Amino acid sequence: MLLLLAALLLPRPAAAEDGYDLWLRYRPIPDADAEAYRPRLAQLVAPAATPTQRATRDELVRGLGGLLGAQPPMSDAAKVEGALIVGTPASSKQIAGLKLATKDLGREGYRIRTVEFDGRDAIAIAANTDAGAMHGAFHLLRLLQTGQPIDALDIREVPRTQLRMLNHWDNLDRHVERGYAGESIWDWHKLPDYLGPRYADYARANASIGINATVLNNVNASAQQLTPMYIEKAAALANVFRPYGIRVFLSARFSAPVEIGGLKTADPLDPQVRAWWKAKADEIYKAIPDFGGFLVKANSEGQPGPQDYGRTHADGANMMADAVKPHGGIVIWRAFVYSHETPDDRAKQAYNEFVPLDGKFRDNVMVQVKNGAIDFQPREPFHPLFGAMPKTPLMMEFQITKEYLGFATHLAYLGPLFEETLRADTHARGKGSTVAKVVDGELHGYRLTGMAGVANIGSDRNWSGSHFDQANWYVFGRLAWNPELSSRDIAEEWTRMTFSNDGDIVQPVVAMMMGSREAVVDYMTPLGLHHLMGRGHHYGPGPWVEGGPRADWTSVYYHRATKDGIGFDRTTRGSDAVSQYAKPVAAQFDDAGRTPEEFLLWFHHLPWDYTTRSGRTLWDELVVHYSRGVDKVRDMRRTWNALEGRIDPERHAQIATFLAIQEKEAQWWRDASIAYFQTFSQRPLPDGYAPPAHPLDYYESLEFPFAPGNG
Ligand code: BDP
Repeated sequence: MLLLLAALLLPRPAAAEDGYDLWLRYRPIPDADAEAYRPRLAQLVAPAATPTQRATRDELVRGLGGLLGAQPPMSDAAKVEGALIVGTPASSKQIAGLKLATKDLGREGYRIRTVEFDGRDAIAIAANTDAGAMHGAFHLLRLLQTGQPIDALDIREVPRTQLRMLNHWDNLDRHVERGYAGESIWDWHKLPDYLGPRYADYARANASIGINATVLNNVNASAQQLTPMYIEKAAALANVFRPYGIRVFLSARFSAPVEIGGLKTADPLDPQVRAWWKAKADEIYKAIPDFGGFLVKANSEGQPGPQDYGRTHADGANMMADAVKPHGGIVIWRAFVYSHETPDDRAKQAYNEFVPLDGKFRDNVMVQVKNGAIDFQPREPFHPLFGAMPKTPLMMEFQITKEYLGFATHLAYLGPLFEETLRADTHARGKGSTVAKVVDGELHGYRLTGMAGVANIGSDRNWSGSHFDQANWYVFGRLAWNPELSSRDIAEEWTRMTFSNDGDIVQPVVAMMMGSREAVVDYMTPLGLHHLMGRGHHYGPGPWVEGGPRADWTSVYYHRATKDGIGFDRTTRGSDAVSQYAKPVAAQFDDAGRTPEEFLLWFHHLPWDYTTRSGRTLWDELVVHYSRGVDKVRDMRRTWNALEGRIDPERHAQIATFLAIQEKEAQWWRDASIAYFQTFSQRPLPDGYAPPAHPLDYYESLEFPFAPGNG
């Protein structure tokens, strides 16, 4: 035993850093820091009677062993010295003895306290449940990983939302819709028998940031997912995730009763259909007793739904909600709907369809709303549904995968995007009615609360397709736990865990991250422009996209550029989308002079010579933004290249190469956009701004039939 400990203490060669370990790297911390931590972490007193307790203890052993260079001896002795004591009053006599208040911690909260135990310094992690204790253990590890002092801890954490959920858009053939990190991590073919190590590591990573639910399959769902064979496979995954406090949900195809049930209809009011869903729910719960419920995309982009039978979204959602209700399940019904009839303004449709249904849903239905009214663009104003459905719990849907922000190769830290939406003020109940307060239930007293993120996880060794995209998974989880956290603090935390605690690395990396999303907005969709990407695959610029099956799948529908001006008039004089917001917000967005400039062309159609806040004309200002975006990427490259030798070579080199790709593509976006819009503005570029490298028809001729992630 002594020998073993000695071996663990020997310096280890720097392991290859391929990103697989995510933010749970647990590399040894400097000796001096470890010395300071050790007295309070000399022993680990943690129960291991249940799977969650064992997972928690294993993580602490792994983490403390890695960080401090030696695993703490395990102890269950009544007399403990310098110990980390973990558990619930029921699972740990030491925790019970400490009499720390746990009643106010709910099902998942925890307390971390420096305490005296038998006259010695100790740290206690106390919770009501095993899952709470596990969250606390990850918090303590985070403190050590980020170099925080632990000698006077008094932490109380309770998650602000109940459901913190990933949505995988993964198909059964392992293609990931809008996935840029390889194929699906679910190896459906080998399930349920083969359970590779990735599944548990996936669960560990999620648990470490508080994610407690996952939807395994694409919202454009295959009915096959609900067949016995695939239910068994999903159950095998649920078994792996359960110890980590993660529950499995499935996307359900509305027409499944017809496609796999042999029924003639999927009409939600048909008794046979209702019976089919009830039986299906019973079958699923037999295999997965803690199954979370269904996520449904209905009557959207060609998916089947209740409207096919003249019924409402509420009829459809309630029918499925009734099926899972006896088992404690819920239905998450997506508000991302827009009809096939050409709309006056797609941005208005979800609101128009759902607000009249407020109060008509069962109490186990949530409506999941994208952050903005169009579709995960680099920047959108908050969705007008937030604040407008006081009787229906609304769940936030963010997109973690960067479908519209440069796929995996562009560095775009999404924390500021998420934060901007969460802090937006709906004014639904007066000033301070932020989207965060809608989502966490405070504003309307929702009984169910949650946040969903469309996952960016795939089979790539580094999980997310790029090292920096791991930060987007991370920040989603942290903000879902507490929507009022600062994205900058989270960026710093992640950087310290992922790269280094060295301030000379942390400072520039965090600065890069914090500016990165705005750079993307600048070179892709400045001043409120939106939906200008290539058709179908969404790779690269395509402001010229027009024609095809529906107007609102084109770019020209959104930018409306003519010789006279550019932008979508959503004011009271135009589509009147502004009136879907609470009065003070509507009044602001209705007035170009008061509209925040980043949303200018989202709400207004303005002449090319319109004077912007800088004093420049709109045309000049657009060119300045496009160019500034490229400059920012150049700056990011410079910053990153200067860190060579300070970051492990493998990760440094890949990131450096990706940034070079980003610069090339930022230039492409800028040049193509300017070349195109100049055909309308018919104005020269402002002095000192270089013309596009190629004529417009060159950009228009580029085709990418094999771009990844296509739907
Ligand atoms: C769009 C994606 C499409 C998704 C859709 C959705 O391009 O692949 O199916 O969102 O959220 O942004 O349903």
